[in-house]
Amino acid sequence: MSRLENIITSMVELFLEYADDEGKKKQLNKEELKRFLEKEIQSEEFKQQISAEAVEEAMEMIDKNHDGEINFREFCRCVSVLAKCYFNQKTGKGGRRGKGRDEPEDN
Ligand SMILES: [Ca+2]
Ligand SMILES: [Ca+2]
Repeated sequence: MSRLENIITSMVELFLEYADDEGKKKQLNKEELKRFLEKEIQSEEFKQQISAEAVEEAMEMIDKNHDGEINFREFCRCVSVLAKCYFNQKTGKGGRRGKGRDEPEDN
């Protein structure tokens, strides 16, 4: 499989693995989101963006249609936020050294 295909299938499988755990299928509730963040977000850089300790905040940020669950579309958005954050770090935009919270990028 190509790298891109790997990413795509991983995202789908990752989402389904956590989303089908309890409650509604194909939707992440708060508990599932917490588990997902705890297990799958480990580096400090990413935790600064979305951390399991701040699951309420994360839920609010990711749950765009405010139905209390994260659907796949919202999940993709969350991953893209993290990817953008990593991209900015890697390309020096927003700066690694600056730490603290940078101005949020407009989407
Ligand atoms: Ca669920
Ligand atoms: Ca939602």
